[in-house]
Amino acid sequence: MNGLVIRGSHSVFTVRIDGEGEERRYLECRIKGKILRGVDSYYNPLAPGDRVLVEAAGQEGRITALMERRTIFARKNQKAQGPGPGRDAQILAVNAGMVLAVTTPASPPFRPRFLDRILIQAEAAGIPALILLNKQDLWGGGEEGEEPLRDIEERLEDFLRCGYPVLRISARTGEGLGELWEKVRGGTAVLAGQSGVGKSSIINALFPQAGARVGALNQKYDRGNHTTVLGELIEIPGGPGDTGETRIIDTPGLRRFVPQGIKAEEVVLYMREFAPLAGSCAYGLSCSHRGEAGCKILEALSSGRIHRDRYDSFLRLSEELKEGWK
Ligand SMILES: Nc1nc2c(ncn2[C@@H]2O[C@H](COP(=O)(O)OP(=O)(O)O)[C@@H](O)[C@H]2O)c(=O)[nH]1
Ligand SMILES: [Mg+2]
Ligand SMILES: [Zn+2]
Repeated sequence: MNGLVIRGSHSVFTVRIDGEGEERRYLECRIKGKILRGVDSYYNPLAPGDRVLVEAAGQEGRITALMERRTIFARKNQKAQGPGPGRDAQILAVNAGMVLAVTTPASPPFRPRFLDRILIQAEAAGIPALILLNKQDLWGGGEEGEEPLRDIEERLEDFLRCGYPVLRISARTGEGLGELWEKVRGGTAVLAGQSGVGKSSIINALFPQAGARVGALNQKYDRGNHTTVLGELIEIPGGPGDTGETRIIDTPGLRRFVPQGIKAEEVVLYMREFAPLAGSCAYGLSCSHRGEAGCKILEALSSGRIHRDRYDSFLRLSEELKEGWK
């Protein structure tokens, strides 16, 4: 049987079996032996969005093969300690065709550096990203000490200028959801963003039945443990005129985001406005972009073509990747 991984931990996965009617069902599955090649290089062998082959084993299923992955959206997870060389690499979503980088004007406060990291990971994974500013209904109603709105506005304009589309929505009022639906329908999108920005609420707002279905799956699954380690894939049936199912992958409580599979000196290649300049520095690709004469990135910074906050993001992330975990 063919199936789609919906959610899972290290060892037990919920797989939705392909088929019509009765055939199309959810099975709790374990991986059979060590036959899944390539998964050793990650902390979690399978993630939501993976296509697998499954054989029935009583009430459960056994995963016997993993299909080729089109895209992998991962992060470094300090706590993850898998068996292979990439044991701190946690896959969040497989086969996503779009990354929805979710942020908010308030509650929690706007965190552009978190956004930068998600965008960098998306770029490295070759997945187009869209910035979703959720809780648009809170615009201007944030708590004291939160980012002044004109700063947020200015940063959003800069993201747009760099080539990242920005969509303002509210899962609460429904604002912008029609437009969001047009972007995601028929494809697979992964929602990424810090905890509390409203990822799960966005899914429920797009597909009210998702809550019930997610709840039912959760209940069943909660008998096991590790429920918060991975996210979950939600399938939204195609409506009239729709080409097919829409898939959205929800990611669990991310407090920190460190891109995976990127070397410190490669960060510039995955920042849209940096990348075209990186090779033209006087010292070429060996330029650290931190003070060398003839550095095109520093020139762009002083002329305002590169935003100071983005440069700051570049500095912090490349330092962090160089030093490794502390
Ligand atoms: N005001 C407002 N609150 C929202 C909106 N979307 C979500 N929330 C609230 O934000 C909190 C976190 O939402 P949740 O979906 O669990 O966030 P997640 O951690 O990203 O999945 C909940 O209390 C939601 O009711 C929104 O558009 N406007
Ligand atoms: Mg959530
Ligand atoms: Zn340089």
